[in-house]
Amino acid sequence: MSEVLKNIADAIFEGDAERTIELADQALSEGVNPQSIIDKGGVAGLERLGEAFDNLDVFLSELMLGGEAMKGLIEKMTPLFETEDGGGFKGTVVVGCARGDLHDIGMNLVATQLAVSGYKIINMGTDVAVNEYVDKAEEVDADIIAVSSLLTTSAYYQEELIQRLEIEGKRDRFKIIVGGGPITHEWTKKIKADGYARTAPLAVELCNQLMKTDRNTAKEPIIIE
Ligand code: B12
Repeated sequence: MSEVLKNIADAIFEGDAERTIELADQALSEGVNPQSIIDKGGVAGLERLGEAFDNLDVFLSELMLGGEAMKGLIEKMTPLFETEDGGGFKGTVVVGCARGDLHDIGMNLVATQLAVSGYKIINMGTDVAVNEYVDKAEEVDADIIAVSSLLTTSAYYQEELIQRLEIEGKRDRFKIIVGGGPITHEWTKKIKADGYARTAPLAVELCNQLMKTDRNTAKEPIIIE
């Protein structure tokens, strides 16, 4: 990995927002693309922070600083993503973090990538209740509902959303995609979601594939890892 990306990861790990932006400017001037700055710099730093938190080497305050530094980095990179041209939207996606989940960094990355790839995005933010997804999806006639979960406990609400749609006879109206740290292939299949993607760029590929798929004939979820 290039030196500057390693330094960005360090700055995120240390929660140093100012240095993160300085280094991002340096990386851009060296010709590094915004996606690599986010993935190989920012996300790499946050992953290390998560491990350190797991091992009790850092505490919640450090996690928060790292999260804030990452948000600043994403804000800086977002206008630099190339927007896909083309008439009209490819589809409408309601995006949000599952009930009880405040981890919105990854969810916002997914929302941004989908938006620059030509999707109309309704971003519901964090801690979104099951009925809020359903009401909004109906209101905007969404094609896809995307639910992000970084907590094992909030992932449960992905399942509840699907069950709720089934009970109300609305399951075939929307495609449900899931993602986030604890989400696996097995979980996606178990809860009968329509798809899972590991990263934000892969979420775009997933939505592109799902937009060509008929829910009634698709028996297996689409998994993009
Ligand atoms: C930053 C952070 C925080 C910040 C969040 C700030 C924010 N605004 O988001 C703060 C400090 C608030 C926080 C709080 C907590 N956190 Co925290 N946090 C993290 C950390 C370090 C990074 C998360 C992150 O942003 N990663 C970077 C992004 C880009 O990655 P991502 O979210 O996975 O998203 C990518 C993909 O998953 C995918 N994706 C994401 N969503 C979706 C959705 C769809 C549909 C698709 C297709 C794809 C997709 O695309 C994204 C981009 O490529 C993780 C550790 C880790 N390695 O994940 C812990 C972590 C998630 N947190 C954890 C915990 C325990 C907590 C707390 C409970 C701590 C506490 N004791 O209070 C609280 C809970 C708060 C709450 N109610 O949500 C645990 C969760 C354990 C678990 N499995 O349940 C982790 C794993 C840390 C650990 N190793 O223990 N946290």
